Amino acid sequence: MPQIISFMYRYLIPILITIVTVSACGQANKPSLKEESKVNIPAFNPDSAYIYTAEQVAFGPRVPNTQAHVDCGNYFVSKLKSFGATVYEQNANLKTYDGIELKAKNIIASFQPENKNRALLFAHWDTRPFSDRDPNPENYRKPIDGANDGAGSCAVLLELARQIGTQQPAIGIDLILFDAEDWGAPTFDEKNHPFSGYCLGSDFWGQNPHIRNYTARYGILLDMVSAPGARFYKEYYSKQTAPGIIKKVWEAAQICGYGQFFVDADGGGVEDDHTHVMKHRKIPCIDIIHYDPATDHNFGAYWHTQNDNMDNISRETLKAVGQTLLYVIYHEK
Ligand code: AHN
Ligand code: ZN
Repeated sequence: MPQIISFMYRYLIPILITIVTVSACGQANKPSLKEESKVNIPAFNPDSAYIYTAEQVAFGPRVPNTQAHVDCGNYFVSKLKSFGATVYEQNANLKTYDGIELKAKNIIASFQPENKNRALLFAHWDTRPFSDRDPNPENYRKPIDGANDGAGSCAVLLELARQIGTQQPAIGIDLILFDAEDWGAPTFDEKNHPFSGYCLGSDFWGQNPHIRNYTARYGILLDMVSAPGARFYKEYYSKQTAPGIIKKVWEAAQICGYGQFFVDADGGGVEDDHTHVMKHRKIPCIDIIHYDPATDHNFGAYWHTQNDNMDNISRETLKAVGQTLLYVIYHEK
């Protein structure tokens, strides 16, 4: 008898737990044992997300007022339409901290637009015109590839759109690709500026949503979610305004086997697209953002450098984030 019990503990229980968690996360089609895992969750394809990242980077830096930016905007619109979304293009002329007028475009993709019960997922699609954190000062005025800071997050959203297009969850989903997030005043520009310069597109949309009085149950921002070994800590404003969403997402990651990416610890507070959406629309929002206590800015070693390129994009990280979000979305009622 003791041998049977020890056999159960050593082999049977771990095997059963693996079957339950794997099938609950859309990675196998085996019938599940748990009641909640009756929900059929699609499997996030990290190869698709990787390709969507590479396709954006291939346009060149997506700096507003350049041809690469226009071309990449059109790429998003046609991709999202091909996945069956209702797509809105919101064009706006937005002033930077240094007085340049940007021809910006926020891109909104809606699934089940008539459904009142909605969740919002968002990221920024523009790339920074500066490399002001590069170790070499000669690079300060060069734009970045923005493989991680921009493209990877949008790629996760594109792959989610592809999955949602083939199998609808119970709630309506809005995906927003915000423009003009990353024209914040660079460190080499030492003048005093009236505002940080970041998040111009989301700040505009917050005051002028594509649908009058737009709201959603909650919002989730993805920012720098594709570097190898990325770690996501609980961002301060997210925890303040949307503790329940933080809990839900971190628990989902744990269940799906991605607990090492979603660290159970607090990060700092970040001004990002989610703070602007919260400010204007009062939607509780979280920011899933790479946090690295080892760097002085806390954003990871490649942040705002020439090294934010395709050499530093990880399918594993893309999968961890994308699968966790599918788990969350498909469990909503
Ligand atoms: C600030 O540096 C104030 N916020 C970070 C927003 C950001 C820039 N995310 C990516 N690039
Ligand atoms: Zn940036």
